[in-house]
Amino acid sequence: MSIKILEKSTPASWLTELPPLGMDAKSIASDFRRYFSHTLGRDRHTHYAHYMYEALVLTLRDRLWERWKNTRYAYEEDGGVRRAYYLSMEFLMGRALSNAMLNLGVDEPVHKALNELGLSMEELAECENDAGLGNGGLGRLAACFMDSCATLRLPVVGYGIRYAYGMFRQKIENGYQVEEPDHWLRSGNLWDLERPEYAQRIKFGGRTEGYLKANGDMGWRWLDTYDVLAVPYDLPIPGYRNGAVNTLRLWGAKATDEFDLEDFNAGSYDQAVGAKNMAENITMVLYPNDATENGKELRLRQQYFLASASLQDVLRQWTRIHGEDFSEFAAKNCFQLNDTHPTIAVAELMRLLMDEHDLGWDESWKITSNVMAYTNHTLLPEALERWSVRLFRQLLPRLLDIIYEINARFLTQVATHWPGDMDRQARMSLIEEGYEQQVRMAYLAIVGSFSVNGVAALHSDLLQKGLFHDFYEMWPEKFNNKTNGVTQRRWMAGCNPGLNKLVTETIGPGWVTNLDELRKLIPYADDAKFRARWRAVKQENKVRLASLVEADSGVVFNTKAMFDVQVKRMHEYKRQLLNILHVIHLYDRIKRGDAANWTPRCVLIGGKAAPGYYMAKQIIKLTNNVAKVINNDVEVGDKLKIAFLPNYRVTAMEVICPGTDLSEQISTAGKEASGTGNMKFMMNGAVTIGTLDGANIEIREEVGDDSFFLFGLTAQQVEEQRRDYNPVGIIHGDSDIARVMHLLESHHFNQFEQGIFDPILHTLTSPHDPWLTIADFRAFIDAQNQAALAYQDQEKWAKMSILNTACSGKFSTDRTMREYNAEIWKLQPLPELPLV
Ligand code: JN2
Repeated sequence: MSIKILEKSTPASWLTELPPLGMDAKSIASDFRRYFSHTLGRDRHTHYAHYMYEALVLTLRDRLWERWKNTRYAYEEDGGVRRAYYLSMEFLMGRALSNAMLNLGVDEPVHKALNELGLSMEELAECENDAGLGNGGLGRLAACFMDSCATLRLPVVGYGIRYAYGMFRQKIENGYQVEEPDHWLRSGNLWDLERPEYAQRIKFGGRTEGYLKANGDMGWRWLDTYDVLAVPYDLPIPGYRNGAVNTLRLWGAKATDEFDLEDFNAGSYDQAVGAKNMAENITMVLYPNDATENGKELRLRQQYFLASASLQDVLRQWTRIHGEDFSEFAAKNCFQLNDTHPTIAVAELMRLLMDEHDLGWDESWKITSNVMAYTNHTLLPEALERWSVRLFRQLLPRLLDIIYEINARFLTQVATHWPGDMDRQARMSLIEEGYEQQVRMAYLAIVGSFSVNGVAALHSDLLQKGLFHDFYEMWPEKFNNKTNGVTQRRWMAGCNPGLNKLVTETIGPGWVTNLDELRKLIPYADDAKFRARWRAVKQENKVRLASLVEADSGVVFNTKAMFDVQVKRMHEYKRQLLNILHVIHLYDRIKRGDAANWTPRCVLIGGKAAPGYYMAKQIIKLTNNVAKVINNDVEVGDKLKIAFLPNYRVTAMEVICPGTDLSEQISTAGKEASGTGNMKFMMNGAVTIGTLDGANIEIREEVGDDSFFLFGLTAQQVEEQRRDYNPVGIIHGDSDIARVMHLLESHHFNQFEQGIFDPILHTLTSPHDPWLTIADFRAFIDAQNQAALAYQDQEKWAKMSILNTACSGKFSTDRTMREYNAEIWKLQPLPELPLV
């Protein structure tokens, strides 16, 4: 690296002793004006919102950075506190501006300052692109975890990848999804701090060679590699008004200098530039497949790049203080693996300890298997990562050797545990035999970790009974549950200012850092005056949501109707199709004149489909076609509207969940590991209609079954039903269902596009439909009908709505993080910090 360390000058106290910046409107306004004019060099001819936004970010950034430094210094005390590292290929952060204002506690002074300068906060906030560095649940969970850890003052560092292109932007053309690249960094990013001084070198390819070490042991060298630099970009993660600012370190790939030079000297300038491109490609784009594995080489490169850079970074900091003494390493460090994506870290830590730090196998394994912890996020078999041995050998030969050795030693343990059980050894092997040998990453994660957890009670239970049963039998003590949560700072206080104000006026502000305090709202469910205010807040939020829907889809929602919302990734197991079938059923009722005592309803569906997921894309098309027919039917009018909201993302959810009445959580039981959208809706006073799946079960337990619309088969019944499932029989036996199917079969929604929905019809009517949509259809219609009737009694509905918010305390990531910490990480929270 060409970043020079000072040699001649000695840094003085000015480096550490800076006067704190003012947090009042006056100081903020003055910094803002200086940044706008002097730093950004703009004037009255260039008063674009974007530069105003940048001036505000620079103003807030200074205030984050002084707290950031204090936090780092506190973590360094006494040779360094025990720390945890959250390794994740995805951090779905969304926007940072209003969250920083909220957590720094400068919400009011900033509004005041902007007001005096004649600026609108909303307009400036709109200038920020979402940091869409994730697909969905798993990525957003990582972001919520970061917020809660900072708020709890836990020494946790996030490690991820700084993709140049995040989650694609979704456009709808002729009803079909079209993907556009998300070049979110186009106009720069003032939130992150590049730290080239901490760049790491990552090796790929080459070969391994054994040699005899001085002490007579065998050592290994990984030679003839082509290397790539990993450059860290640090994002500040502010805790809620507590002076703490944690770090999210995202790695970007950069070509090494010498690589260019060699080729350049050899006279092939174009090859030099080509190689540079190859290297920098690694962090170019986020893979947009949610929950399906794709086996692409570039993806494995990304995974190793993240794991190796992060581990080297931790070891660099370790050796700076402890030299080559690793005796305390496991006592001071813990790595949480966000699904199997960073699991190569198990083998990489072994490599670094043995090959770079000269430790023996046993010592290295003792450390590795005591610092790694693995979280599983799905039961879907198609999401289980496997990498071909051939690819591994080619790209990461030294790591494959290590995995083979881990496996050999592990299988010896299996043989001891179950003598003579060859089946068991084959089943549990880290290497799957077959046409092509594959490395089973989940098994590597389990073998290499001291903790394995699922993300909701049912999910963790199913992991132990099914997918990981052999491992559970071998090591029951490793397995545990950590039910997911969401941060109430972003998902209630920030995105729902009306509710924030009402709740805080009623029970005080304690809920922002202790969500269980929402229970104090329970008695207010019976208070008519409070209910009226509650409904007024919901009404305002529905107006806001209706404008978003109209602006982005063109559909006009009547804000007096029930807002029935399903937003999440498009996937067959989530059963957006069941929702659409129900909409068609309502339409059929209206057309048949069966609309006495009707509850007007606006149905909103939103979500991205993986670009290669054909069925998910067809379901988007079906939604849009059904919407076109229904929304243009004068007979239907305001009784029913349906819209597909394009480009669902974090920032859209911030408007959607506050304005929702009914939250659709209707996955086939046993398939949704947890769900987290369900929690955001609940917090914002939506009532759930849902199956006994994932965290829905715990949501219903908390709120009580009177304030939850339950339907459908249980996970166990789903497995039983599969054996003799006869959807055609069900259709013939139920005239409501039969009419819906008839509308679809008669091309009512695709008159000029004959046949396009045949594949959908085919899966619905197949006895092998894995999602059992028709099996749950009748129960769904009935539950929806109950919800509609309940909505007619607005007082009763308001009560249910209040109870949902009041009972949502469990679903704060503050609780989730406390549990991870108490049972896995065992970190000491920082006592207190200056500059709260
Ligand atoms: C996930 C799980 C998830 C994945 C995503 C390839 C695969 C992947 C793999 C991502 C990629 C990118 C495995 O579906 C569950 C939700 O129920 C749960 O609430 C959240 C958070 O725990 O995790 C989701 N799983 F290229 O996103």
